[in-house]
Amino acid sequence: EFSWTAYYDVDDIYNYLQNMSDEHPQWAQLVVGGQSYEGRQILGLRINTPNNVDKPVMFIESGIHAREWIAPATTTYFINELLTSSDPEIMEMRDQFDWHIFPTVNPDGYHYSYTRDRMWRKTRSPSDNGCYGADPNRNWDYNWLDYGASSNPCNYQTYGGSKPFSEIETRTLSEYISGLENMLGYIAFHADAQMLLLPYSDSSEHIDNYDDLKQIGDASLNRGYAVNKAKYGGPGTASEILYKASGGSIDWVRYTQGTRLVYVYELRGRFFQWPASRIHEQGDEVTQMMVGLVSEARNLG
Ligand code: 0X9
Ligand code: ZN
Repeated sequence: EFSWTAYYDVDDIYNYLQNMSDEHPQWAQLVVGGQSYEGRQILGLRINTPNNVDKPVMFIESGIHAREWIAPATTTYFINELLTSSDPEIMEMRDQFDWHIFPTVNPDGYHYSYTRDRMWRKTRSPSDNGCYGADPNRNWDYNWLDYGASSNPCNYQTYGGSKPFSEIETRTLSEYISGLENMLGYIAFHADAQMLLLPYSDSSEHIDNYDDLKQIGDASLNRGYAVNKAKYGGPGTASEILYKASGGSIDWVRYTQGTRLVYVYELRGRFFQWPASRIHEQGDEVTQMMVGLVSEARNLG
């Protein structure tokens, strides 16, 4: 039985998605966002009201870094809230969007972290010199390798890959994203800096709707704070308040898709550890942060 008091391997997460789509067939549809090097799928749920009227897309990318386990756990928690909560604000949030939610966009890396090397971050594609994986958040085709990324395949953290979109995970996911019409929001969940970040990740220049993103982000963090009194840094431009790094998903999405609401939530933890007994706490906090985000975005119009 799936719960939020333990961390699960990717097969169990995918079984959970399958079960939710079986239990809520009019609301939730299993979708394939892409493929992995080892032949897994990037599975997600599309959640939409049964009549399926055209609504803006809200996209959630989670688990791009393998060791950040709290991200997939929080994402399935959030899916559960969207599909089962009777809280009017959560139901309203559910009904407002065409949700595309992917809890583990780096399934090979996650499985490797789960079974072999807890601190694994990258994908699992082999390179010529015997090292494995690229950082999937340095591999997107925007300013690739300019800042904060390594060109050495043996770099454990930030190898950007042999070329932009060298990794099948980022390449196929980017194709899925390009195929979506009307994407209003793109949210990425990471750990563990406990911060809310805005594009761009490699330039401290403020983007054109920075003031709106800041106001919406503040509303989101305030809603989250009310749950557990946990203070998050930001909202602020990623390159300014965290560090400069190119080839991340949010920069590519913002630049090539023109998506208006783009954020990275760096969730809680220390050295990527967060006790399973406290997944609920993080899950409720993020659910309220999302309520805060969508209601402030609606107020702003
Ligand atoms: O480095 C990253 O990709 C993200 N931080 S993490 O510790 N989860 O790896 C930050 C992504 C936002 N971009 C930048 N600050 N460059
Ligand atoms: Zn990360």
